[in-house]
Amino acid sequence: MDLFDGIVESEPRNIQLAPGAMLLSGFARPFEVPLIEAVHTIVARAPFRHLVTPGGHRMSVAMTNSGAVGWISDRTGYRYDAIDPHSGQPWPPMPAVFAEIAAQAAAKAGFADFHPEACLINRYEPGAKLSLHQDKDELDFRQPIVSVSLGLPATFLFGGLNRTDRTARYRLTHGDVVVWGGPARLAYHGVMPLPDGEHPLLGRQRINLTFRKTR
Ligand code: MD3
Ligand code: FE
Repeated sequence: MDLFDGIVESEPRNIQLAPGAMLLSGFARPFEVPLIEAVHTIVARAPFRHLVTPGGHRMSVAMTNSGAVGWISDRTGYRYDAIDPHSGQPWPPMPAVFAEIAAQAAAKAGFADFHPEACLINRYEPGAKLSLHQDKDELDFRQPIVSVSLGLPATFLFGGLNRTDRTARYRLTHGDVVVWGGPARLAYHGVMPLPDGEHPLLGRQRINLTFRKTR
């Protein structure tokens, strides 16, 4: 029996949360500093903002994007757009470290050649939540979505193909990457209100990156 058996807890693990949903725990941790630096660079040009839903509600999660297109919402609906409505300029380009981590994670989960053109960046401050929803503004649902969690831990809700299907809860922590494809791609999901806390690198917030092949 090795002295370190049961002691080394930081070993990355791949766990199937549900058919098509693969958790690569801690996969992004080795890249935490370049990832966070890249977020700061993006936010300097395209600041976090609270979008309004078509129903007129201000989202508690603040959002921005990088890449050729970005996800936006306003009173007229949800869509991907090449122009940031805040600046009237294109979104900041997708950083190389973003594209690389998304492609590597997708490949590990069985999706070769994943080249997303959008990265939606969500910022949760204590109390912010994301109600149960489906991601269906993309054109090709055979393409997965890759998510990267940074900062404070959150409880993620994962349901079924109908809004009323029962939901499972998973804790997503700093550095976790999840690949959502196949039968999980159109599942309802959301995030519980963020508990307060202090993260060594990000302070009182959680940042989530979602990589999307939109067209
Ligand atoms: C399951 N973001 O941006 S990431 C979103 O933590 C979104 O900010 C959450 O839901 C967040 O749309 C959850 C995990 C996630 C992302 C996309 C999915 C799970 C998914 C798409 C289909 C199924
Ligand atoms: Fe979503």
